[in-house]
Amino acid sequence: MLFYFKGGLIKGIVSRIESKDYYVFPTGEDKPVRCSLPGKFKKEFQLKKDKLYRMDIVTLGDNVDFEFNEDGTGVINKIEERQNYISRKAPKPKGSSYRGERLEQIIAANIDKLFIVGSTYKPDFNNKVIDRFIVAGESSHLNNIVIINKIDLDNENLSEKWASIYTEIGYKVILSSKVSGDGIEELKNEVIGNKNIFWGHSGVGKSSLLNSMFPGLNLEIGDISSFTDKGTHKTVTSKMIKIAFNTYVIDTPGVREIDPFGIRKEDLGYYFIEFKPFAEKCRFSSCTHYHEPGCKVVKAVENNEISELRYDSYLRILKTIEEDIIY
Ligand SMILES: Nc1nc2c(ncn2[C@@H]2O[C@H](COP(=O)(O)OP(=O)(O)OP(=O)(O)O)[C@@H](O)[C@H]2O)c(=O)[nH]1
Ligand SMILES: [Mg+2]
Ligand SMILES: [Zn+2]
Repeated sequence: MLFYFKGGLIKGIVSRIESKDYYVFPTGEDKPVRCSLPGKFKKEFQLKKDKLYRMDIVTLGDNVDFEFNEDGTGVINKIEERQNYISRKAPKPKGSSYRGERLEQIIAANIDKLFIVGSTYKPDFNNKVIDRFIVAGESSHLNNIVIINKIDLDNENLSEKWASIYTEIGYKVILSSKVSGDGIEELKNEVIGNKNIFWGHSGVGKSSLLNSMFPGLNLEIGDISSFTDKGTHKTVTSKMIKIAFNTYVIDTPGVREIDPFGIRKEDLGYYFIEFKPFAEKCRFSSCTHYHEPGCKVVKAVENNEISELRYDSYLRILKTIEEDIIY
């Protein structure tokens, strides 16, 4: 039982946000405390003007200090500086056509490992989608691990080939299946002792993998019929779950689109880690590795030293980069 007294400051970690309620795990405790956020933070926030989402003032994984009220709820007092955070461009409002005004949506902070989840089939493996998530992860300087799930459906044995796109350039790839049990122990070993986030398109099996690793979780998973409904997304809000002391997992809702936020065209190449040794030798330091003379990345693609699949992903992302407005 947590010993608390009014006026004492308690350190904790934000695990779930529901409208105006912030659920905080006090250090060493397994039960979150429902906290509110005083107006002073919102004022500071409005002054900054660059982010309009309440989610962004405090996000999952934030370390905070809070104070108990008499009724056992709490009030957040301080938000510690983030070591890192993962974000994407906020989705376009429905029907909008304007460009260049999309805001940053922060998904979580202080993450040790980002697991980027794809599936072999249902939905089909899509390397371009994986590459977009990797760019978001690299630009946040996270430790990125790729999961190719549902290998029980891979009748043509393509998963090894897909995995090699990433293992060859230095990423860890875990091939998994909740049906055969492949990869589950390996994944669990990666997760223990860290703060982890699972990210990927809807239906690839993020919640299922978490349930397979930690059977007590009972996260809701999609079934085939739900895919025919309008609301195909099974997990609707992200939440951070405490597994053990120092082990946390965040299950996120599947995203439909992922546009990394705040990346300039001339910087995109840095987030394709295998480009680095070549990019350093391009004639122009601002080279976007597309049409510039003296580009060593293009040369490396021609020489099969960089995978064409990855370069194709790079070009597609390059074309979709808009100028992000930061006031
Ligand atoms: N064959 C097979 N099906 C799987 C596997 N993992 C998950 N599924 C199925 O895939 C469907 C979606 O699984 P979820 O775990 O809900 O996927 P999710 O990524 O959490 O989806 P969202 O919450 O919508 O983002 C369910 O019908 C699962 O039973 C697997 O390894 N093999
Ligand atoms: Mg889910
Ligand atoms: Zn270049």
